[in-house]
Amino acid sequence: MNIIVAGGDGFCGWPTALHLSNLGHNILIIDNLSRRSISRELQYESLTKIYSIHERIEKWRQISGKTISFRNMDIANDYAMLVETVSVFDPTCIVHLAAQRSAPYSMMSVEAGNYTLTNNVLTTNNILRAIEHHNKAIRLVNLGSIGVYGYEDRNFVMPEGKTALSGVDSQNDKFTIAGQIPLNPTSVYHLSKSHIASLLNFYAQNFGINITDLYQGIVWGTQTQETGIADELSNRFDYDEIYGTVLNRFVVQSQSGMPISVYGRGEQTRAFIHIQDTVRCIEAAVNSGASIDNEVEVIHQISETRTVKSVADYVAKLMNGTINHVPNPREEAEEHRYELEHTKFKQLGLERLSTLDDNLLDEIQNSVYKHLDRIDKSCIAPKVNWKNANHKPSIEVVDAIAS
Ligand code: USQ
Repeated sequence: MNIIVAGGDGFCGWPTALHLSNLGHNILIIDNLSRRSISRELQYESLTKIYSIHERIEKWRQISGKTISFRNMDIANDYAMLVETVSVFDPTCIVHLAAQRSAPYSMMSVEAGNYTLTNNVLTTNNILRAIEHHNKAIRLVNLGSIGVYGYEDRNFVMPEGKTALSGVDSQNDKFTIAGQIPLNPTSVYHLSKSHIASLLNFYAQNFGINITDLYQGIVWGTQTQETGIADELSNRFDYDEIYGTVLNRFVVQSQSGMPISVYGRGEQTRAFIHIQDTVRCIEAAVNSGASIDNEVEVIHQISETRTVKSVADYVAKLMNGTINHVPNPREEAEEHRYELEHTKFKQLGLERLSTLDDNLLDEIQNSVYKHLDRIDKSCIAPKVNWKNANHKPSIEVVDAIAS
């Protein structure tokens, strides 16, 4: 099928584009290359060398014989170009990963938060408008975030999608409605994803657009079957305070002789997924589409939940590392009950997703080992503080990291 991968130059987007192309789909990437410009702005580089989008695509053509097309486009601000592209390419499906995806970046300054909100919300709205304008049958697969629920203490398993919610009205009569549990994001980035959830509901209900929203956990790992084939196809590997995700950061810290930085007590529970499973899940969602008319299909794209401390213990044991509890720069509960239903991907045929116990850290360790000389230790300590949007290092935190 013809598939547009919006955000196809990013950490999840590039492996997705390659995976779908490898399966024989005709892929068009649209991307404004903003992840590269933010990297330049922050002066934090990927540990792995990233080739230009043109070099990436050309190498893939040489190796696979398959052509991926590319259009440089600011989707949030150029609706005319988007709608023209959608009309000409005539996709069966759009996979939407075109978002600023770092929570710390969104909390770094008012400007960075505003950029995150406007970019993520307007990009989604423009894509939905273009679908509505050109062909309402185009499937949308959106990469959402499991973090939209927030991390308050919850003594129940959080359902995938709508469930029966009941209460008692002012007359003391019981009522039941179908709805999602309330969203309660803890960063401006996760707030943008909550707004997007409302947008998706609006377009599913009012225009009948077929939408799947993948509530993804924290991604770990670097390469997939396709990105690992050649250096030119390599995926990014961020380990800095802004874009590095927790497990990948812990591996870099251990391998470069730094202590693992657990924020606060580390009893905060998070959901995780390996990058190889990300692309498999997206493939399944593209093939299936949403199952109910006029309703967004919410799927929890996670393989397991763990506390941050248990991830740190795992990496420390495997790599002989040490753990340092540093003052938490984020506003988040450091201990809470957190259980998520995740059965829908099993029903779609993905019986088992990889967990940390599958010993997949080799691939990350190899990537780190190969690029040890590129590690910039100065970009690891957290300098963004949730209470203080000015990106100044907290001396307390920097000292704790260095000790
Ligand atoms: N943490 C540490 N030490 C570190 C870095 C992080 O203890 O050195 C802790 C954080 O306090 C947090 C947890 O690890 O409790 C996860 O942090 P993270 O930076 O790995 O992940 P997060 O900011 O939540 O965001 C990432 C992606 C985002 C995606 C999200 C999935 O950047 O795109 O949506 O994971 S989730 O959080 O499940 O919504």
